[in-house]
Amino acid sequence: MTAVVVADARCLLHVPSAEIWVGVRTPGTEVPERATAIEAELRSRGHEVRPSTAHDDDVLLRIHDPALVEHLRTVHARWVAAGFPQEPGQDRVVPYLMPTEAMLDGLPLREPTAVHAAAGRYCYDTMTLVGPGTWEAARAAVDVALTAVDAVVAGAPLAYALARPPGHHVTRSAYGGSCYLNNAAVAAQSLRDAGHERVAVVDIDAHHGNGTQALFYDRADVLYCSLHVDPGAGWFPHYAGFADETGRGDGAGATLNLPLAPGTTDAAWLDAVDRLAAAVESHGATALVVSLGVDSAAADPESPLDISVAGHRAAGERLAALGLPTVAVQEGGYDLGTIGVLVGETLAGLAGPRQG
Ligand code: SP5
Ligand code: ZN
Repeated sequence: MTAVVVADARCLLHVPSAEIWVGVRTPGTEVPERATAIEAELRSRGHEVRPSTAHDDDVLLRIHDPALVEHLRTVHARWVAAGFPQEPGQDRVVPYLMPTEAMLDGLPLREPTAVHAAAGRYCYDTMTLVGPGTWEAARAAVDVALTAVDAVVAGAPLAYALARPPGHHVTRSAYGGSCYLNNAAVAAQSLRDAGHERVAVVDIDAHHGNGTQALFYDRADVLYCSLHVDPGAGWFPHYAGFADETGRGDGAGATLNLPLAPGTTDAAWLDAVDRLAAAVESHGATALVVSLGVDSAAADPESPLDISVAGHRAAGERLAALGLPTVAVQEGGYDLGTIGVLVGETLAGLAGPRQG
């Protein structure tokens, strides 16, 4: 059995150009070459790559605040129209002020008049810039994820969405962490809509998927579980991903976080994968979404976890043992030299013990 692989050239149109980190312009990490490298490796392994098909905004607008979607669709044109590329010479949308809860202190969160204020209304960091192709790429990534869901709903045991930009840091109304629209959350909701009463999202990206967690935090029908570098050890997203976050209300018990110490290697990481798999089983999920970030790899510049290529394959195998129809959605992974092999091996593991 091999995975159905879905990709879309429009995903290359987002070019971050930079990340503003601690006020300093640094090179963008979430570059189009990531997707190019993954696709080349998967083709060299004999995977056929399917184009995405167009999907309407129905699921997207149930996952995200329509105002966030409209903001992303229009903000770059508004930024250009306001003259920012000329003065002060910034061609990407970057916030300079974010309306935090503490700043508002109970006042309503308004839609600001100035586009440079609106830049911080829906974005919570300074590293996730919007350029001319960002909307088209982010929306294409949603189509890629939904096309992968279609394949699984039609009977494929495993489909992989080569989605870019990634998505797991996007909440209902706020984007950040190099993410704009939550592709994996849209996939999970679409599987629910297709009749899976219980769906599980297993997030193996090195960072906690604060967006996906938040989107399903109050819901019992979608389990969110993640292993990631401990935010309490000083790592992004800093404010979420702690072990005591277990869900709320109807969703109580339907969130599981396994924070790991910087420097964690295969054995402890795979033990955590086993615990996530056990949670998926007790949840009674009939379909699985894997938020497939490969930035836990030892060579990755964005995380201090030290997981091998073989470890990634083993993680895929352990999740495959659940025997669930699976949609794997690309998240992070920033080492261009190894990203293709890491994804290829994880997919090989996910495809492993199944019967085609
Ligand atoms: C999808 C995903 O993996 N997003 C993770 C984004 C985490 N970014 C945190 C960046 C922290 C500062 N990195 C320094 C390098 C600046 N270019
Ligand atoms: Zn990550």
